[in-house]
Amino acid sequence: MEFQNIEIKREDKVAIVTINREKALNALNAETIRELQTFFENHWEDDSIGCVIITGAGKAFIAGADITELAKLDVKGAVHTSRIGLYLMKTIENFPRPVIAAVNGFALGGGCELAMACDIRLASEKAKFGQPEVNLGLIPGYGGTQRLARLVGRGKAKQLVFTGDMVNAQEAYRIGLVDEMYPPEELMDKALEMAKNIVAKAPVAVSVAKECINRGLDINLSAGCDFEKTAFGTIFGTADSKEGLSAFIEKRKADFQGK
Ligand code: DAK
Repeated sequence: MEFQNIEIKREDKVAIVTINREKALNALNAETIRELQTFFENHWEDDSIGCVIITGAGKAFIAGADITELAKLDVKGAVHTSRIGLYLMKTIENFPRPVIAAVNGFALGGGCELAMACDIRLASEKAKFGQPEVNLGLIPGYGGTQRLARLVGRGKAKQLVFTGDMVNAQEAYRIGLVDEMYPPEELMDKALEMAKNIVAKAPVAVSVAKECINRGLDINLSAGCDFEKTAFGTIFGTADSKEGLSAFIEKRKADFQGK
């Protein structure tokens, strides 16, 4: 499928999705949201993709929702925008394989929210993060108030949301918004290295582990452990778990088939 605002590149089992609307610092307009949604839906069952990396072209990751488009919305349009944006964030969060955000520059508003919907956030030392919606008389609309507080705690989340201030990558790393930080020229190599490390592992185990962690964050510890117990049983029945255990005992590299 032809996309106008995103580019897809494949490196073996890794898909690299680059948001490419440099003239608007990769701001999320409705068309870009639709294209991202289409990409994830088209590849939901595609086991040839073991990990996705999302990054941005130029100096921004995503500078937020497209403000020129937002300014034209009526209330009905705002509700629609909220629905498609929230749905995309959920789609990324629930995508059955890991999604890594390689944050190369500005990740503001909806851009920070999209990064937070990803499983792991890697950042260039030049990246900047923020939820500047209050500067526009708005609040975060793509899950930012919820995911930010879960990642960095309620005090830091409130500080960022109430002030609208940006933080640099070092501060984002310090508060746990970012998982790893690299010099700009190393970011994509490091992201790819991590993605390749992940796709070398048993795919079903990785996918189910993602589901367990996500589910556990929405429920209490005891219910989360029960969920893990059931998932563990399912995984134990896979051919890959037998292969992984045998390979260890036979001192050879496991040959996982994704079954
Ligand atoms: N939307 C549209 N265009 C944008 C943009 C954005 N978010 N951010 C930047 N641009 C455009 C600029 O207008 C400029 O266009 P030209 O003037 O060249 O035509 C071009 O990108 C380059 O930007 P700058 O010249 O400003 O570049 P600088 O390096 O000087 O500054 C900056 C970079 C990132 C600090 C600055 O561009 C900036 O502050 N941008 C806006 C950041 C921002 O406030 N983003 C929006 C956050 S609010 C909702 C759901 C969700 C949301 C809203 C509603 N509903 C449910 C309805 C989410 C809201 C947000 O994301």
